[in-house]
Amino acid sequence: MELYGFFRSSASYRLRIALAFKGLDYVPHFVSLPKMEHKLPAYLERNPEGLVPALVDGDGVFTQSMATMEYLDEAYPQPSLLPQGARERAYVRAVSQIICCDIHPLNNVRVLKYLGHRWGLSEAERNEWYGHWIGEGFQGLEATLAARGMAGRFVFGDAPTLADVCLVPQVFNANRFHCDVSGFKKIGEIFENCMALPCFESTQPKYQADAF
Ligand SMILES: N[C@@H](CCC(=O)N[C@@H](CS)C(=O)NCC(=O)O)C(=O)O
Repeated sequence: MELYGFFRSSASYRLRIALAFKGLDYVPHFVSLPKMEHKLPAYLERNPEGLVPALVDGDGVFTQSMATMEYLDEAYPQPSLLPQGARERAYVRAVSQIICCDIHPLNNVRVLKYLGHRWGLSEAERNEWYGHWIGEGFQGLEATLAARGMAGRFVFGDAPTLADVCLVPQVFNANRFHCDVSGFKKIGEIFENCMALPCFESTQPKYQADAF
């Protein structure tokens, strides 16, 4: 397998965790977002959307990290990223989508850049935007974890799932932008439990060969 990604990209980190969780080896390819390499023709052949990550498995190319992780779970079922039971799976997917659909896209690089060059927001104002959506998103996430009553040491019970794979990189993003997330106790506890596992710890941004 080959993984095209960027060390600081949280969607790329999701795939690194999922691949490590399943014990799948891959060759990493580094696509620099600051250098705009995600918009070069060579990369657009892999992901015409011009976003990282992209995964190549044999003659298949996979984009959108959530869809790619679901592909990995179907093609390489053990260990599974999803629990047994339709309701339990729906809960894990819902928590994953709070992060991947409701939080992450609002704070993507291209959104922050647009707020600056089109609407003239300063760096401080863009950071306020960032922190606002982290705060509101994490509040909804923390409340969902409490309301559903299915969380244990991880988002679902006592073993990691797709939802934990999405949660950890989002906490990294929040920390990088100095958002105060200390009030979100359950999220913090799950984050710590995940980081004690090699598939989360060893794949974090600072260990990537393209990290700076
Ligand atoms: N929904 C996509 C999101 C991909 C995405 O937004 N990737 C970011 C990095 S985390 C990116 O490539 N950003 C480049 C940009 O905004 O210009 C997925 O999950 O794969």
